[in-house]
Amino acid sequence: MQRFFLLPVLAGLFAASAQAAPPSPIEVPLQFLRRPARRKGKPPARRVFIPPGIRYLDKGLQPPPGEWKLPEFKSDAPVYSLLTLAGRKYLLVLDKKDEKSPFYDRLYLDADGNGDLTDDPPVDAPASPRRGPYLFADFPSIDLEIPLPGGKAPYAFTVRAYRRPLPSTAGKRPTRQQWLMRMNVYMTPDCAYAGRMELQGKTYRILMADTNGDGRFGSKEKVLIGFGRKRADLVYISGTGKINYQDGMEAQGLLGLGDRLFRLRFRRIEGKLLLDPLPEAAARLRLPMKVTRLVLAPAGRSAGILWFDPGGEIALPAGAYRLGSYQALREDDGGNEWILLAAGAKDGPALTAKAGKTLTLRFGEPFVPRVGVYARFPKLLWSRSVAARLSFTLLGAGGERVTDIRSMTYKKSAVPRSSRSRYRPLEPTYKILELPSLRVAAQGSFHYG
Ligand SMILES: [Ca+2]
Ligand SMILES: [Ca+2]
Repeated sequence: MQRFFLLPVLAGLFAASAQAAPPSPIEVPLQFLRRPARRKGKPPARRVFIPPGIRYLDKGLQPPPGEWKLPEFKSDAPVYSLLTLAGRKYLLVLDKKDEKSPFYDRLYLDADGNGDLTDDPPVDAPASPRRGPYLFADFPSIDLEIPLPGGKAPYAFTVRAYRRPLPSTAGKRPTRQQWLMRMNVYMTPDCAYAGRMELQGKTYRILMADTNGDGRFGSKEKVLIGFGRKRADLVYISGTGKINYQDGMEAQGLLGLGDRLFRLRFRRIEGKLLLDPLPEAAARLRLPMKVTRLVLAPAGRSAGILWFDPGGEIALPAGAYRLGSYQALREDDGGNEWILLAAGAKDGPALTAKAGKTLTLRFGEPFVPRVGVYARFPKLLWSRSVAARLSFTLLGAGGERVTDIRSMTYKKSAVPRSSRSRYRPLEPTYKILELPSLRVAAQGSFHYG
């Protein structure tokens, strides 16, 4: 850990003679973490936090275009998929161990990428494929070495598939294509990279995940505002100890820690993360509410920023930004810690940070409820009943939408809890009044989800 303190000192010594030398990056060694293998009927050997991730795979009944050498399949309808990991495509085929297997329970993966599936050992799923009306295939985890510029990097993932029951086919035998349409094939990453660094007397733990399952860690997808976004990978940071689920935020090109800002470079083959200190940031940004994590999404060409533990004011490079998302923590009167997550609105206020200027980012309190009403009027004009759907959204001062609010401790406090999910606050209620009598026509409460 010593070198984190030494490097800036050395950089300072040389600055006088060679002014053009850029500040030295902070080097954080990262370790490849793999989810421990499941042992039949026993819990895993040790607990390793591997964050969740998923990627749904395309599927077809014909091999994808290309030259393939295929084994003899037992299934009369093997399912072909192409899995892309770090830009490299791997053919994957779901087959059966036995013609009579009720669902796919054998997997072929062209792990060495030579187009030949006969030189790769098949991966077999245990025989417990039915849960209710669904059929499942749950294959054991697979390890790969992914070729990258400069070497090979380890990777581990699990392939799963399930099939929903077919709706009635009116006595006709369903076609293979109909079955395929009822089926999903997906993969979940079983690995991550994690490390620890010291900065200004504080210890930070950092974990890079492959949340979107593309074989890369810290993928920065086009950010992150509102619905319908492509998923970026999450970067998990903790300043207080072990990393867990709530520590993840969307990966960005820049990382803020306390009041310092860095450009991130992940050297996967070397197993290290480089944090280049950014030269004196140009503009200042005031934050009206204390947040633990903040994502500023780039508008235009500036790089997005993931900021961990920013104070009330941060320095940032000139550029155009919008609020991406944030996480705030607050303690109630009983000592329960509440987490609030919010996502910026697509048309939320844009910021243009200019050198020497101080701006205020509008977000947070006061939060206001917005109730949407979708009424469905009856087809018969003389019917008096109207069906209506009500929706409840909590919006912050910048138009951002609260996406989660929860507390995982249950000490007695003045905050009433939901009876359905006890880690959430009590659901809001509504009353619909008739005009002009103000008689209550309907009342009830909203539910989460
Ligand atoms: Ca092969
Ligand atoms: Ca990724």
